Amino acid sequence: MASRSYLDIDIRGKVAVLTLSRPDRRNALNEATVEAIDAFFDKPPAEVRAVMLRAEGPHFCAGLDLQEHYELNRGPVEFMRMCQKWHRAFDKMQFGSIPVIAALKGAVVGGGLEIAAATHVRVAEPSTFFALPEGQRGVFTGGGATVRVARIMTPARMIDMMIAARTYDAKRGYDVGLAHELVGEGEAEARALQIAQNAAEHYDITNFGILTGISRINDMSVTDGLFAESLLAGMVMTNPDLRPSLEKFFAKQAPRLEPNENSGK
Ligand code: 1HE
Repeated sequence: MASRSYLDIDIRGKVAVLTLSRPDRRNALNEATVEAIDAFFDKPPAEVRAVMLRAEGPHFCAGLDLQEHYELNRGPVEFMRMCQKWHRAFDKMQFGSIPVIAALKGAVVGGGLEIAAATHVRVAEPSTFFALPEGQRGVFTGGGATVRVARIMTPARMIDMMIAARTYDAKRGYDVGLAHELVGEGEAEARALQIAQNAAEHYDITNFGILTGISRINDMSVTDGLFAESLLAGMVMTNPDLRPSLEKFFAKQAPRLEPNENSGK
């Protein structure tokens, strides 16, 4: 019997709340759940402008469903295809035009760190810990960590984390960019939802430029990157909807900028 997915989808106005809903298995990701994530980001509901990603229970996600992996006993090509399925799903998440805000707690490990690394803003509670225990288990990353996690924390730190079997606490994760904001226990979801609701009010084309442009341009040479930036800016800055926003600024009705960065706890 095919396994079922453990992804709950709750549309709240412009924000979709996606929940990893398998707490008894620490939200381990089986194939059906990765397929459900792919399906959501492949064709998000038209009204959705931002996503909050949360998890049931005390842990965010324990990574690949090791039980399913053991039972399916896949060959190398089959597992490679499975990894590509993860890559496709998380690529759609990272390079779509919808900001994804993650509320982290407890274990963010293995494939759990891989899915978190494909989100755009990560808010973490003090219980959060980050690890890539694949080294200890005799397996390897396959959901994009060598690309996404290595780019966030540096390849050298990722190698060290795996070889020296390090588990980072929330503060250390924040220091290397695995989390962007630290909040109190039980506060991550409310804060992540607030960020998602605010980001949902940005112009669609601006979010597209921020989410897709910055990541893609970082894969390019300087010359190509500057050219791509000028193309994107040409689209975003000439958006006809922009004029009222600028008029609000001239009329001093736009919210004032002031320091609001959470510097870590
Ligand atoms: C699981 C999984 C899982 C827990 N697949 N069943 N990821 C890992 O190596 C992480 C493995 N998990 C853990 O290290 C721990 O479970 C946690 C640190 C996350 C949480 O510990 P704890 O003490 O709260 O829970 P637990 O008792 O270890 O687990 C509770 C149950 O969930 C238990 O089953 P039960 O039948 O004994 O109740 C566990 O077997 C089950 N469980 N984690 C399946 N991951 C595309 S490649 C991606 C590469 C990877 O992600 S490799 C996996 C890395």
